[in-house]
This record gives sequence, C-alpha cells and structure tokens, in this order.
Amino acid sequence: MESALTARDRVGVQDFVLLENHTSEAAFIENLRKRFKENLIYTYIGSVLVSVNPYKDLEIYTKNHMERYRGVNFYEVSPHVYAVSDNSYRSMRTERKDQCILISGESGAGKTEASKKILQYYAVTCPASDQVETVKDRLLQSNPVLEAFGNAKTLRNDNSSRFGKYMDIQFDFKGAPVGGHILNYLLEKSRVVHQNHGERNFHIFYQLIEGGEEDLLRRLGLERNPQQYQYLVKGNCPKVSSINDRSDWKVVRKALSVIGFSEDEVEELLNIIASVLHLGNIQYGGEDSGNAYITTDTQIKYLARLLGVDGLVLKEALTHKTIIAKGEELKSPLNLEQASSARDALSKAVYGRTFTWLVNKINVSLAYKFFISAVLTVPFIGLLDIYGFEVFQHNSFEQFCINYCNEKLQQLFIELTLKSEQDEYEAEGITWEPVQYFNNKIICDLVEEKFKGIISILDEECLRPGDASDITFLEKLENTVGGHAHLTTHKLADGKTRKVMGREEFRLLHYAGEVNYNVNGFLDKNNDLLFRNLKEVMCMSDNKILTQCFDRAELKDSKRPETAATQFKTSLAKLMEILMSKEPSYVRCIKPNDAKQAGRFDDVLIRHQVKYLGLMENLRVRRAGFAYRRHYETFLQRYKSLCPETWPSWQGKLADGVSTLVKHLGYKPEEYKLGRSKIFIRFPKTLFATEDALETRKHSLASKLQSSWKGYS
Ligand code: AD9
Ligand code: MG
Repeated sequence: MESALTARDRVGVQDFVLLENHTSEAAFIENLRKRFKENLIYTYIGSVLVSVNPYKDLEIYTKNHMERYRGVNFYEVSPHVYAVSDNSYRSMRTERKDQCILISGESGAGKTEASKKILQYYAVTCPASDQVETVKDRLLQSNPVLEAFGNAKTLRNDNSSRFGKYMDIQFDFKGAPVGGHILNYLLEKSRVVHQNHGERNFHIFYQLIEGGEEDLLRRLGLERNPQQYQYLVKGNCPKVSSINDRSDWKVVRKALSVIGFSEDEVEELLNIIASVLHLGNIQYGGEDSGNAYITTDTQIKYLARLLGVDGLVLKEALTHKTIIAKGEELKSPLNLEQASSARDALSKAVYGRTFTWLVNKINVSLAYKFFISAVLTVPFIGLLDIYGFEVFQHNSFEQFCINYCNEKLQQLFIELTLKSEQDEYEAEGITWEPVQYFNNKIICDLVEEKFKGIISILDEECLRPGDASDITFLEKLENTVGGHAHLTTHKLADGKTRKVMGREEFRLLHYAGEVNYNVNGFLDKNNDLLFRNLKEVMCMSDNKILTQCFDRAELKDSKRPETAATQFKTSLAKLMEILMSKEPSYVRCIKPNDAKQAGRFDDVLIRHQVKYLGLMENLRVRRAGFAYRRHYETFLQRYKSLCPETWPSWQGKLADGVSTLVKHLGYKPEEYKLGRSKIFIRFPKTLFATEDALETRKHSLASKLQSSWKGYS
C-alpha cells in the first residue's frame, strides 16, 4: 500500500493551506497540475473549492459518490463540489440560516456545470415525498429550458450562458426541497440579430429548425436549414460538433411539459421564436437617404398569422415611426438604415421580453404552494451562476456589462472572505494580523459611481439631445475619468500602448486583466429603445405571451425608461444585498486551456486565472498565522486513537482533551493555539506528522488483525 507521504508526492495536497511553501505561485500551480493529471479536479483553499474544468466526463458524479458526501464532515473526504453542497445544506439545516453558493470563473471554466451538479446533488440526496418529486423534477428541468433560450455557442464556450442566473432553492422543515425562484440578469439580446464570426444565436433557434417535426415547421413556415435565416448566418457556424440540436430539442420539449407549460403555451412560444426568424428575413428596398420599403410580403404574412397582428399595420410600423408632439401623432418614413435597426430592435425586444416571461412562468411553476409558507419562513440555498469574465478581439457594451458584473462579484468575495477570517479569529479570541491584498473596489467605483462613473457618463450622453454619439461619449470619458489609473483611451495612451488601441476604444484595467471596449453601439444598446408604433402593434397581438410582455400602460407612460446599464447596475446592487444576507460558500472555477480539450494544462492561462481570481491572496489570508484549524470535536474524533488518555473516548471538556492529545503527540507551544472552539495549527508539517502517525497505527492494527486471523485458520 502507498504511504501517506508518497501519495502526497503523487497527487499533491487536497488543501492548498497544507502546501509547505504557501507563498509560491509555482508550488500552487504544481499542486494543481499534479492533481489535474490524476483527474483530481477539486482542491480546497480552506473552505473555498477550486475546480479545474476536465473537459471530459469523470466518473465522480454517481449516486454512490453523492452518498459518500452525505452528512460527512467537509474535510474527512476528498474535495468535491458535493462536499460544498452538503456543507451548505447542513449549515442551512442546523443553523437555519440562508446559504448561498457563489460560483465564479471565466467563460468556459465550468460554472454552469458546477451549478447543475449541485442541484442534482440536492435532488438525489434530500428527503422526498410525492409533492417534492414534482418540485425536484421541475427544478432540474428548468435548466435545459433556460439554457436553450439563454445560452449560445461563443468562441470561448460552446454552451455559454448569455444571462446571469441566481436561483433560490427553498427547503421545508424536514429538509426537503419544496420550491424555487430564479432571478435573471441582463440577457445578451444583441445576439438575436448579430453574432460574431464562429459564434451562434441562442440554441433554441437551431433546436427548432433541426429537431422540429415536419408539420410543426410547416405550420411555422420554417425550412429545415439554418442557412436560410439572416439571423442565423452571421457567425457562419450553424453546426457545433459538441452539440446535438436534434436530441436537445427533444429534451427541451419534454422539459417544457414537466415544468407545466400547456400545449397552447408551447405553441405560442414557438410562434414567437419562428417570428423572430421571419423578422430577420425581412428585406428592405430603397436608397440610404430615401424611404425604405419592404421588398416582399412573404414574411409579413407569416408574422401576421403567427403573432396574430394586422399585416398592414405591422408593415407600416416597420417602415415608419410615429412620435407624439403636442398631443398630436406625427408619422414619418424611415430610411433604409433606420428601418433595419427598427426591425432588429423589435426582434430583440420580442425575444428579450419572451425570455423574461419564460423565467416568470418557470417561477410560477416552482413556487412553494403550501399556505404554511406564509406562516413559517423556510430556509433557502441560493446558487449563483453568471456569465464569466470574457475578452474577445472585439468587445462591446455586452462585455462591458458582463465584466462589470464579475468585478462586483470579485469584490464581494474579497470583502466576505477577509471579513469571515477576521471574524473567526475574533470569535476564537486569537489575534488577527492584517493582510495586504488588492481590493478592486476602485474599478467598481470607476464603473458605477454616481455622476462620475462610466455608467453615469454614458447615461448622460444617452439623455442629451442634439449631437450625442458614441464618440462624444468617449470624449466625455476622456475628459471626466481620463486620469484614472484603470482607464486608458487612444488619446491618453502612451507610445507603447497606442499601437494596439483603436480610436474608438477605451481600455479598462480589470482585476482580471486589460480589456479594450469599442464604443460603437454603446448609446443605442444602453438606450434600448423601441419605436412607439412597433410597441403598439405588439400590444395588439393575439399571442397570449406577447400580450403579457407588451402592456398598453407602457404606451401611456411618457417617462423615459431607465437605461440598460442603469437597470443592470440596480439589479446587481440588489443581488449583492441578497448575497450579503446569506452565508456564502465559494466555488472558483478554472479553465485549463483555450482549446476546450481534455488533459491539457496550459501553464500561462492557468497562472493568469490563479492571479486574477486572487487565489494566492486567498491562501495568504487563510494561512495568515495558521495553516489549519478544526473544531475540537472533529480533531479529537480523528486523532484520539493516538493517545492512551483520549482513547477510546475522552470524558472531560473537549478543549482539555485536545490539549492532552497534542501534548502527548509532542506539539511544541509555538506550533499551535487553542481558541474557544477550535485548534489552530501553524505549520502543515505538524499536521502531516500526525496524519502519518495515524496511518502507521492503522497499518499496524491491520497487520495485527491479519496475523490473529491466520492464527485461527
Ligand atoms: V460561461 O461564463 O457561461 O461562458 P461556464 O458556465 O463557466 O462558462 P460551462 O459550465 O458551460 O462553463 O462549461 C463549459 C464546458 O466545459 C461544458 O459544456 C462541459 O463540456 C465542460 N465541463 C465543465 N465542467 C465540467 C465537469 N465538471 N466535468 C466535465 C465539464 N466537463
Ligand atoms: Mg455558464
């Protein structure tokens, strides 16, 4: 049998706090590499789980594995996302405190997969009843539906989340999951009308076209060929080897019924999806400066039927705009460019609002329906899976929002982990030594500060009548925050950086690295306006989903809606409040290579992530002073056999038992401290020696047993 020492050599340590040289990044990466090679994708930093995407199916998510982690002490078993799930669950049960599991990492690092594993863990291991089975099924089935409508293939990830998702799972007093609620954040609507090269639109379009039954497609007026649709050809990437649209279609259809969508609702939903494709195929004629007209009525006919609107009214609305001036309605024709963007704005609005409707509908189906919920508050476990930090060749408003969101989460992580360390030391009566670390608050402020943050400046330009444009926004940025250490523009850049910066770009130095944003389209995307007459047509629709998405009250409201960035900022602030009110656990995901390949461990890429996820800092904070800490009870339980006075059980106070035990083991006073409920051990080697002693004792016991059996035979 392999000794504990050689096993450590081969597979590394399962908690980074046990690294001999904890300040060395090279040692950190080496430990990660050793484990990755052995398919050990999980490692802890204290209670934080670090996960490296294996890009292959590992046999570590079976029911047996789930059982292994159920009710077991966090540190007694090898690191796993199930251990984090179980730990949160038990804290929720015993302390009756809401929990949240925050999953972060860059695009393609494995956040969504981790969140699904957590949900599966609860579905399988939590107590059940008939009612609960339905809720469990619905919770699980909400994933394929939301992914079909909200995920897409990007250059970074074949199944990239293009919306942020926070899901609360609600438990009853017996610990059974009884309900759920999803909050969704800023869907990347622009993808509906445009995709970069090598990327796709949302999965649902391809699933419908590839998997939809013949008569369904006929009814929707669709052909079984994505290349026929303008909204699906921009990225020149209709097929993805890792995706089977046809079988995914079946999964999604089934999931919709499990969640409780009626056949009528599914029909209306698909009418909308098909309509978006028809809208995209509307072609305009006319000169750039002249009035635009629609070249053929084919799409209009389908749209009129599928959406239940008057074809002529729709046609008029797609080529004209109306404004109300002094109580009078004024109509003016659109030119080619205006008409195309009005059409695209309609497609985005229809898709975006339908997505929100879908989430609401799922929420109704997941809602905890017993009256008891009004009387008793039941605890929650929240799961946060958002879009990861991303950098492309060309980055726009969407990347700006996504990366800002990641910046906020990083800040939350820093504040909460530092705070919890500090709190623990105080609670245990042990002196806390402050640790220096990079706080990214400065970048969050640069983006979101009132009056002088980037979002405020953008909003100002969006509201300013006259010559406001993307370029004037950029100029205003230069004038207002040009001196900021984390912002550069072409104009402000020094000779070295100027070469790689476009004239229409600004660069943010994020916690995760530099990103150049092209301001083109920032104002339009932030304004997110839809012409009034297009809204009116949608309000007249017979489609039951659209009637819920477009409300007539909106037409009467003359107040300008909040801009997209400000809405996002507000919803993120609310999210931070929710998360702060719960007890957090963390899963930090790492992407091993850019080729989405199994077995490839790209040093440079991984080092970069280790740096920006702040893992070394996290480790430093965790190791400040003491490498290891355990509750007296856990420590005594594990090692009591090593001391005759504590074996087989210790009758006195736990702290005295631990004290007796470590003295017997020969711990020197400078090697440990006893807090109020925990023992703190300064060096990993002390613990290793104790572990090795335990291992030796087990072996000698085993061989004694063996020889005594031999004696009987
Ligand atoms: V994004 O920010 O939404 O673009 P995620 O969510 O971090 O990103 P995702 O979970 O979608 O990444 O993982 C990307 C792909 O990696 C998956 O589609 C799987 O093919 C692969 N993956 C991730 N985690 C695992 C895992 N634990 N086991 C096997 C995995 N494969
Ligand atoms: Mg994802």
